[in-house]
Amino acid sequence: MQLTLHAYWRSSASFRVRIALALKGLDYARVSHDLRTGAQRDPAYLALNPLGLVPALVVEQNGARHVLTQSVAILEWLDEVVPAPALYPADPFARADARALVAMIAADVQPLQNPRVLKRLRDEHGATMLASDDWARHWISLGLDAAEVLLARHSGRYAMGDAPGAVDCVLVPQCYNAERFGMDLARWPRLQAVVGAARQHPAIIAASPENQPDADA
Ligand SMILES: N[C@@H](CCC(=O)N[C@@H](CS)C(=O)NCC(=O)O)C(=O)O
Repeated sequence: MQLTLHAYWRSSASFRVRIALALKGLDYARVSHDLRTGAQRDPAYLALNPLGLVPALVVEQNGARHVLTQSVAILEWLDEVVPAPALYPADPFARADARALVAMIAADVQPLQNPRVLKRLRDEHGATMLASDDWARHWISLGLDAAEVLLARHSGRYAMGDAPGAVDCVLVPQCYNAERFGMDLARWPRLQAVVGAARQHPAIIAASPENQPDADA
């Protein structure tokens, strides 16, 4: 199986998939799309992901080529084809809680602070940079407040116990974004502890934005 990840070093959704690939111990080729120049909307990339968002994972296997999009769908696919180490808990209730945390960040928080949303607020609705950053911080705050409560149910060293999994794959990148917007994780002690531990895990270090070949800042 050959994997090619279309991504951008600073993209939190790309970061999620890099963490999962690293946790599974999978090698992959990389294609970088610079979000600052709008490369995610180039026709060649739109042929892979018509929504014009990174990441996309191209899988070549037995002469067939599959293009996977949506980071959480990619995490789930990876867990199905490479079951160990598992990204989701086995217990159905813990698994439902893990999915809820993943959905909360991936569906209810990150989309509201995505560059294209902030840009539209500024370009079409008169928001200043200060206002669009404040908007992003507002939605991130609400999400991380809720994550802090939900983490109390299962967290150990990591978000769902003593091994990193899908929840860490989304929380670590979301906290990276929060810090980019100047937010202090000390407001959420449990979250800060599990993200602090995750940041020391070799797979997460390898997947971190600053350690990517396309990182330029
Ligand atoms: N739900 C998508 C979100 C992907 C996404 O929002 N990607 C961002 C980077 S983290 C992006 O490509 N943004 C480009 C833009 O805003 O124009 C996923 O999980 O894959």
